[in-house]
Amino acid sequence: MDKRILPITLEDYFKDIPARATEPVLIRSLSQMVSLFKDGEEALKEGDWELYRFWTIEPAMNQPGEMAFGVTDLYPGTIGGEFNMTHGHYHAGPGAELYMGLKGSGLLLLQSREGELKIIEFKEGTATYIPSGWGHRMVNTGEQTMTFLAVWPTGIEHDYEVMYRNDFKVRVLKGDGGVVFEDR
Ligand code: PAN
Ligand code: ZN
Repeated sequence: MDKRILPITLEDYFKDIPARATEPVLIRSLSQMVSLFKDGEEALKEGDWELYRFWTIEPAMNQPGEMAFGVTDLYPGTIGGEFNMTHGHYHAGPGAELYMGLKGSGLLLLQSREGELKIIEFKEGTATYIPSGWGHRMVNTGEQTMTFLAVWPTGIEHDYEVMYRNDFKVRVLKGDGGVVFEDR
């Protein structure tokens, strides 16, 4: 194909994500999120494992009006019966976000600072707008790696600490018949 014609599908664009990333890949392991899982300590005794990794592309770092985006590979599996999930965070200050499903399936948890919870079914092709002020966490409830794209404004800060004071209201567990929600 003529080299002036650039790939346009998401799959093509993100096939080579490590080469496109502008920051080193970020890897999160169970040991870094152990207290977020109900039986995290117990599960860690069996050994540490990588829960997910994500790459960030920020072509115009912190410049007003610009965008940052990234791809996350969230692996399948359970930790003490709880489905694998991202740490979850709020954006400090204003800053909305767009999540788009590229592969796999799961649930996106959204929670406002006032405690309103929304659960969105996620799969390839799902696009969800996350309003400013809403915490977000992706849960992989499927059997394959879940890959999703996130787009957010440059210059925002990610608040992770809030999860240790005010976590999501539900845990997502694997029951006999599928997904089970447990109140936290
Ligand atoms: C995403 C997340 C990514 C990893 O790019 O940062 O999926 O999840 P945690 O940040 O919760 O570890 C995003 O929401 N950016 O704003
Ligand atoms: Zn975010």
